[in-house]
Amino acid sequence: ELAIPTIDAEPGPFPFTPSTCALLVIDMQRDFVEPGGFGESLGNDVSQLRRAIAPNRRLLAAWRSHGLLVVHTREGHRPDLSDLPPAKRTRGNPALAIGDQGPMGRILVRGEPGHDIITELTPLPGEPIIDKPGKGAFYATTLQTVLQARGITQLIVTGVTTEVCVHTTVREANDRGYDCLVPADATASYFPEFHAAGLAMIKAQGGIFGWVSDTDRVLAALA
Ligand code: C5J
Repeated sequence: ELAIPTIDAEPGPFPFTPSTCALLVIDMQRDFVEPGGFGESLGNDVSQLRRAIAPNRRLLAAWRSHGLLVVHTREGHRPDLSDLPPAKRTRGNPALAIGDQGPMGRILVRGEPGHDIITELTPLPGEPIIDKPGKGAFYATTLQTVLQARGITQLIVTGVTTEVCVHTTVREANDRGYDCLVPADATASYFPEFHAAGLAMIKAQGGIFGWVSDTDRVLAALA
């Protein structure tokens, strides 16, 4: 009898089917993660996010070496800002708003240097990159089509930030029937208390949104 491979996780073992499980790396963009970017200009401590880089490198290497699907996302807008709700641009009355000239080009505008994925995690040719105008990776994108075309039913969701774009994406994916696992060390927040709360919420109530594990345990299941 074949044992079903599992990833050790909370609230219980994750039934892992690698060929139908994509690695979904959320918004590891220069403007969020690098010193001198938009995130730091808002007063955030980017070192909180940079801790997720090395775990994501390990996960990417493993997914690529096994020939499994990797999907990357970027949060951003068209240069004419026609996909930017005015409420998103003006809320909080920021000194630097989306579309303004920032330290790495126009803030969260597609094609600008700050919108790029950090060089440590550069997508390989052939890996889908989903450009998204919202926090969730399914809203107003082709992500579900891309996943369905590859027969994907499970997602390992990593990237930034835990309680914003990772959480919104996990909620969207869960409602669409995907099993989601979040490796805690491969996601991060500017706010450690929100990181902890976000992960606790995913695995609560028997895994109401999904599973939480860590990079070591995911890689152990793939070895
Ligand atoms: C992401 C944000 N990617 N925090 N964006 O989480 O605004």
